[in-house]
Amino acid sequence: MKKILIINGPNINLLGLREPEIYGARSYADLLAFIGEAAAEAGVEAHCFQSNSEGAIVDEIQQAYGRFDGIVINPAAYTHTSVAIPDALKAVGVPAVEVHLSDISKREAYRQVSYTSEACVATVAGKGFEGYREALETLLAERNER
Ligand code: CA2
Repeated sequence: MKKILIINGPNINLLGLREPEIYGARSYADLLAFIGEAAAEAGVEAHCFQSNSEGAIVDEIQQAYGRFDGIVINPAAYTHTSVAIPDALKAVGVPAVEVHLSDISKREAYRQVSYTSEACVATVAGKGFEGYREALETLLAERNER
């Protein structure tokens, strides 16, 4: 069975508390349940990790080398600031798909820039929780083409 690492960045653990018009009203616990169901349907083993710390996310990506077949990552605010996260993705070479709950291309100018995307095979944005399912499917399709 394929093993997929799902990484969520800063403040995703607070989903549902504020800004439901942007991120939806459901909680991080709801997101974990959604991902669990999507993974079961896709026949993959999903391991979920969330951190508010850039270094912890880099550490998690590094330990994925040789252990995971793919990564689905929502780097949250680090999408727009981090060079270390895309460097880590490139360093380990584990195929990754970037996901965002909101459509970052239609938001503030600073959110329209993603440093992560060049280290990912695809980006899914603006589809809420469903985007994680699509990211998982994109990753599996990508791996089957190899
Ligand atoms: O749309 C996305 O998934 C984001 O990655 C979410 C990040 C944001 O910084 C990115 O620009 C786009 C923020 C995640 C959580 O933010 C919250 C805001 C208010 C209440 C709870 C969470």
